[in-house]
Amino acid sequence: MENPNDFGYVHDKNGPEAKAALEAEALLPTVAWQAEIDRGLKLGLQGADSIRDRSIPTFSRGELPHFAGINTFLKAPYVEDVAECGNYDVIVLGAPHDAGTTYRSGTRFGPQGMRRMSALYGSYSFELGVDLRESITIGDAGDIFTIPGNIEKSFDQISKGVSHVFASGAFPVILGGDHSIGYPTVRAIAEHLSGNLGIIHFDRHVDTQESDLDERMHTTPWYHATDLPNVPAKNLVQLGIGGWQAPRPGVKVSRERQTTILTVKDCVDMGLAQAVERALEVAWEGAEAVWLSFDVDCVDAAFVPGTGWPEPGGFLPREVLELVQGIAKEGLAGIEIVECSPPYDSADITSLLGTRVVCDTLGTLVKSGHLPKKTL
Ligand SMILES: [Mn+2]
Repeated sequence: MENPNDFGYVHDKNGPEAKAALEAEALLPTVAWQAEIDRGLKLGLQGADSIRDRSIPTFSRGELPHFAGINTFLKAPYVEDVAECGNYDVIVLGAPHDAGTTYRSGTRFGPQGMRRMSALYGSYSFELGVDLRESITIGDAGDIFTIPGNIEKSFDQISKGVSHVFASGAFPVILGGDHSIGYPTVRAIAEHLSGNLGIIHFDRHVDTQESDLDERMHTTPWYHATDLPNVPAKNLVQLGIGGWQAPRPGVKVSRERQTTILTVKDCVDMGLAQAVERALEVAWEGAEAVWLSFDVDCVDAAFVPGTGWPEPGGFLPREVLELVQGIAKEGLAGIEIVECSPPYDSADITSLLGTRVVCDTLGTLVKSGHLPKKTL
């Protein structure tokens, strides 16, 4: 085995990024990977005699093969007993609620869609130089029991579930669901903080009006979230807003409450690094923690057909991934991916993007030292 501290075998024909990635990989352990193989052989029987690779079991247990198995998020253990959430660094939780949708529905299948596509991913990112399996423990707690005909009861269920996960000490990853869940998720986090919670919100739509169609629909979460005593509107920064779907009642509220809006053109013109700086500055000013709310429709409609209100002219995937990585470097209280609607999707590409944003967020949190969670 090569000495991991000897990078002599990395030739100089690689670009600096690839060279850094190759060197980072050499330092990553394979301890958890070996443990997964051992577990698979113990639980799934040694493979048939004709199988030359003796690490392969008869029954698929763990990551491989990617097309087999039960699709929790990244094939993480299913945490059926929610009293055990605190045993994990990260808990993935579905909020299959789409009663707040005002046009195309179907985000109740968002958690299933993202879990299914997450099966394509291993735990390792070449560019980040991170192997999630070797650094953190992830559990999938399944879904909140939402009430399809009742938005407010679903909000209460979502808040109670997210509050439970956050209080356990695990980092919450919420798979939506339409964007109305932004209010109950933020409500759940804010109640555990003594200080303020900032919000970084990716979207083509402002989602700041008080009501829509006479209810608290997916166009309204930030009006109600910023009514909470420790979630000031001045700490709400919205990236990607634009097009023909940002309703005037919401824009009026954004003006009155002094939220910060960066359009796609704003971010591109100032440069992505500068946009990250600006977002962090606004969200973190006097705040104890920051919540990341990612609406997949902030990306150009070409890349996210599976969403309720697709709008051309959004971010490119590579732009938004760079923005998310820049933001996650400073640490987060949790993340939600919303408005992924598999019934309208094409070749699952919207679910794939949602999955990618979660993985890039977790990888960045590991790389920047915010995960694994600190033991007290
Ligand atoms: Mn939206």
